[in-house]
Amino acid sequence: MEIVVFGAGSLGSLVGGVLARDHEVTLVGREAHVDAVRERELALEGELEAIVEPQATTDGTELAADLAVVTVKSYDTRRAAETLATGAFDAVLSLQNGMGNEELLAETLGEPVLAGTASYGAVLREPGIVECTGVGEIVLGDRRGGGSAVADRVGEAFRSAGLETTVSESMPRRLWEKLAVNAAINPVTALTATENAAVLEEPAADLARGATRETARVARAEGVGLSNREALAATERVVAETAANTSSMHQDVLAERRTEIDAINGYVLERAAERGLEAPTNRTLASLVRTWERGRGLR
Ligand code: KPL
Repeated sequence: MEIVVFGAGSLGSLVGGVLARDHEVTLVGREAHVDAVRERELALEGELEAIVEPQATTDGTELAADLAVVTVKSYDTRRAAETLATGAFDAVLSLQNGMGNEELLAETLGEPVLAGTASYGAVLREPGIVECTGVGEIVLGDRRGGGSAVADRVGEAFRSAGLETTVSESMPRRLWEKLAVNAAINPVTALTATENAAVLEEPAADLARGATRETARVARAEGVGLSNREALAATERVVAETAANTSSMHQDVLAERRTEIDAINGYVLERAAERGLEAPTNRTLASLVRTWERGRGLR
């Protein structure tokens, strides 16, 4: 399969690197990383080790492939869609944090746009080197739920390259479950400068569980069948799988970059307000991260 990975940061480089073992992959990323991949190769380290040679470019315009995998930050989705629209793709898969990304992509690019979640831990150690800090799972499928022949083909392509992949017929629920996990792990690790393992240890555990429970409650109000128990089990599972990982929001804070707080806890708050629900833990976490961003002129 010919695959473009749009947004070769930590997760995009890991996923693109593994896919390059079995497919023709082009990574679209930042200059220093692209130069390193072109001059040498891409090294996968940690729990997944490989040296691979994907194509790499900083220019995402006029590309064509069977599949575009979008891994940019949620606040860059619209720009990514506009750039990808100059090219031609048979299908698009969003592997991003936060909610609403698939709708934005479909508005500009048309269907099929698949939804996906990834719980792999990944850290871009330096240009050309990405470390896998936790083997998680990729779950993908039709963004509205139900079976999809395109999702089956993409799932098979991911598995053949060695990515743990499940094709799901209930992506709306999976996306809410992932949101409940990220609402706990990401702000707590970013605000306390800890790795994922700390999230379920005292004294952070109360906060993390609170954020997960509140998110599951909002999901149910939105008609998604996600119990508190299931959401908490998902957070526990992902924390265990990615215990040593520096979460993406913690990486953003370390690099003094804007975070995805609006698309994660901010999204929970928006949906909660529309349903007349309170989400005090999400509110506190979002306010603290937004205060940090404002203090650095990032919002
Ligand atoms: O999605 C992640 C992230 O860091 O954004 C997890 C799965 C929590 C891994 O850290």
